[in-house]
Amino acid sequence: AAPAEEGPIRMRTTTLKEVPKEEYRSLLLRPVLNSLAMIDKVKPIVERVRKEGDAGLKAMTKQFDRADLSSNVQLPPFATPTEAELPKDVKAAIDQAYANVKAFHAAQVDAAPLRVETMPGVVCSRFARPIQRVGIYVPGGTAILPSTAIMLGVPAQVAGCKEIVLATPPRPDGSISPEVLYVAQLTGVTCILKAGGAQAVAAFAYGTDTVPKVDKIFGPGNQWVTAAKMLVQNDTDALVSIDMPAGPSEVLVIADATANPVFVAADLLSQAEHGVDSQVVLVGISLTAEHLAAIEAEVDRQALALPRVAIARVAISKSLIVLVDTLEEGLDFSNDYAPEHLIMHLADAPGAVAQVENAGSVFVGAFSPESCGDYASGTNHTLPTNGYARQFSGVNTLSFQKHITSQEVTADGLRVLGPVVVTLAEREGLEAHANAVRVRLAELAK
Ligand code: HSO
Ligand code: ZN
Repeated sequence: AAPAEEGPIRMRTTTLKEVPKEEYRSLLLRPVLNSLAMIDKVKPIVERVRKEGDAGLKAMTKQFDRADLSSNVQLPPFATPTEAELPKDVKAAIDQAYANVKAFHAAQVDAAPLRVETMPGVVCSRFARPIQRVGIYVPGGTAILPSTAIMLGVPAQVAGCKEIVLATPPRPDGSISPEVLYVAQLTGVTCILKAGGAQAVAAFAYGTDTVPKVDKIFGPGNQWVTAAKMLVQNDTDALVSIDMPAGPSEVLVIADATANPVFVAADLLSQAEHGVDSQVVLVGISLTAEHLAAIEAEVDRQALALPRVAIARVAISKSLIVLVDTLEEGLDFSNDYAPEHLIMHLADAPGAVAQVENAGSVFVGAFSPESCGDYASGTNHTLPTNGYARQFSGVNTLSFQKHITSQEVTADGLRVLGPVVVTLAEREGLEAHANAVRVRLAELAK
């Protein structure tokens, strides 16, 4: 049974200045996932797909998804869903989300080469190329996530990836959701892989007779997917990379005296309903006892009205309210926590953005709920969790491109640069390196 099935749905409250120094770090921790144990569990699955290819994929899709498919692969053209399958309003909403995400991600394409003349006659440049073959994973599970198909399909499309393979677990009747199918059509997906979990990741990494091998794997997923991504990225035979380390989704809401308790509670719960392992943090800046009580009452009231109340209850029971005195203390805490999503309910939210050092994506002001970024504002919702916002960016168009550098040295350029290189090569004891310059300088001296 889920813990605390009755009683008020409440968060734990901590006053930051009363927290002993040695305990501060524990406020920043997310529950540790035992990833090594998971790696051992996914290994046989990954190995099976690698050895048996399509046959292994088919068998495991029957075993895990209860779908008996003649083929795990579906190729374009994808049939446009009927209105019965995809109501007009849903289709229009997908179209708007697609347009917004495309506008923001198309603007990120690195199209213009960078060119710097470091010395006269020595020109260095850098230009981008799409990663040719990408795999995007769209989870099934407790919610269907066509939004994730948009968030990964659009940057792949605008970056110009040649092969876009979309994997998603099929339903028992062998179909995939019409929403995901429609997004696949919009974003130019070149192959749909009807498979989930570690077996889908393995097919991405190694390819099969029918599934194209990819160069980079993107997308969120459960522990099986996450562990499989980690496993294949370390296999030099697979020669595949991944977007980023994944963990349970999280939000940090920072609220001051101007915050609307109804909005704050709604934002906390939109994260809490994702899963029992969702991380939810509220940082309150000199809130009165009444204000805090109003937020807490709203969390309880709104949670009880949710279809996913059981999930939200567990997530909220593990969540934390941190009380601080000043905006600066609140932002310091947020920067130390490095949340995936940072929502600002502040008197001057736009003014506070300059002080954000670590966060996946920021939601500025009372009318910018995380839900907008999750679905349709234009920003990506595949973001770093577990504190990785300290060093990782969320998925963006550049995640689907790589950069190539080049240099072009003229004869005059080599006359000035060459002696520098010869000196350094001699210092490293690499005569052949020095010679590659010397033979040219000798030729030029003739
Ligand atoms: N908040 C999730 C994304 C999502 N929300 C998809 C709704 N659907 C992780 O950023
Ligand atoms: Zn969400």
